[in-house]
Amino acid sequence: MFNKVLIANRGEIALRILRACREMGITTVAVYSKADRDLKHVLLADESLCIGPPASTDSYLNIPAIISAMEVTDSQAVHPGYGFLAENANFAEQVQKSGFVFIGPDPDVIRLMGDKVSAIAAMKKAGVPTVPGSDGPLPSDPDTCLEIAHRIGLPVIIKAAAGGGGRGMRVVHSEGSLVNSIQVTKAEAQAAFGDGTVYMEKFLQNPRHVEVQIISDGQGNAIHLYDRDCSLQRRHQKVLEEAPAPGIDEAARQKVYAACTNACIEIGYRGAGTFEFLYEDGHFYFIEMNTRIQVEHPVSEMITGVDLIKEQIRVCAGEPLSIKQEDIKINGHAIECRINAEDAKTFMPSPGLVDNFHPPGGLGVRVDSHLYSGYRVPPHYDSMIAKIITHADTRRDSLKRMESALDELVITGIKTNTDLQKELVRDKAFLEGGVNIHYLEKKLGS
Ligand code: MV4
Repeated sequence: MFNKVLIANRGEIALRILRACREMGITTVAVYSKADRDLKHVLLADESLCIGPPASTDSYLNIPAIISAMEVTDSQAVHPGYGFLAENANFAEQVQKSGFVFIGPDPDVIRLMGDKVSAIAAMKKAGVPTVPGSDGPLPSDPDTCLEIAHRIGLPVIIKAAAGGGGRGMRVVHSEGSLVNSIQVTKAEAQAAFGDGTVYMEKFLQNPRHVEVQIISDGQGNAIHLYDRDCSLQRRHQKVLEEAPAPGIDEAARQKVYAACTNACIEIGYRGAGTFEFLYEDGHFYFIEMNTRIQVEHPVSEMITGVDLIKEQIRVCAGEPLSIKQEDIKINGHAIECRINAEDAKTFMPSPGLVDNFHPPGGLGVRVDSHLYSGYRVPPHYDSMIAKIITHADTRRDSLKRMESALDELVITGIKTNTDLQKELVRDKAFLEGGVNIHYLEKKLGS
């Protein structure tokens, strides 16, 4: 096992990683920007180093600065958390070439999944169900594109191979607009990602976003930790997540779990990962794989009892998986509400001084947050400041527990989306379970 791990992230996830390291007896190194001297994990870490000015590009995305920090602190491994460098294959490669361990899959695997065309091809080959589509990059010949669209059937969606997470896509409803839409999406992709490769899929009109959590040791062992429903989102930002996804066809679900773990073994996956699916009319359709730990990982932890961060560190230190599939049973239901420092009406970030922070507590209530009374939320980063996670035997009880937890939560001095969350956990359609990806935006009228 590692003696010392550097945490290349900030906020709640840095604190989450620090806690896992502490429990494992691993010395922690925090790296932080000039705007982040007062972060909770920076104050708690065994060693802390400032790596640059507030702008992410100069600090949390500064690869040479982070590798230098690993060298001067004699760290053995780096945990990238989520966002920033977590899915940057070049970073993972440079970490390895410098003689350190990247806590995540191999750079080649990150690259394979980073290119959505190659990711879909690899998954399809491994038996994971995919969306009917072009099965490869769209050719430059317009007639061939029209033929592909005919075969798939309108509406279709054009997506950038280098995109993902909602960036670089365009829906096509009519034959007449296809060629132009491809052109525009290509040009945007070239400008945004330096890669104009695009592909085509059948556009699913009212799907849910259901994802499967996996962990694999790269030594032939892979397990799934069931699924999560992340359909409540606004502008591709998830707002509330739950595990397991309610009302899923049980046979389809078991089949997709088997396909995911099989695919992990096939591609030599190491670490925690997520298979993202669209779920419509009882069928799963793979869209992307995330090669990082995700924000919403706690809901899977709560229903399985598995510490995903510890397991991630173990398998990336070369240990085999410590758990077997048959030992992981679903226990109850978990909900996560993301608390953001933002204006309730405009959704604009609302950084500033937190006068008072009183987190909720009690049985089945987990708060993953770096906040404390007197902490100043800097304006330079993501506005998520806390995750409230509740766990209970049933979905209804977990939601009731969340109602109570949100009512207990006090954050003064800054604006937050707590009222929206309170409304959501009392929303009639949401309480029924299984709303689709458009539900929240429609509710908000945006
Ligand atoms: C789709 C789709 C419908 N059909 N692909 C958006 C984020 C990116 N991960 C993929 N996305 C979508 N891909 C097909 N073939 C609808 C979306 C989509 C979406 C997906 C998940 C969660 C929220 C979403 C919001 C709008 C569109």
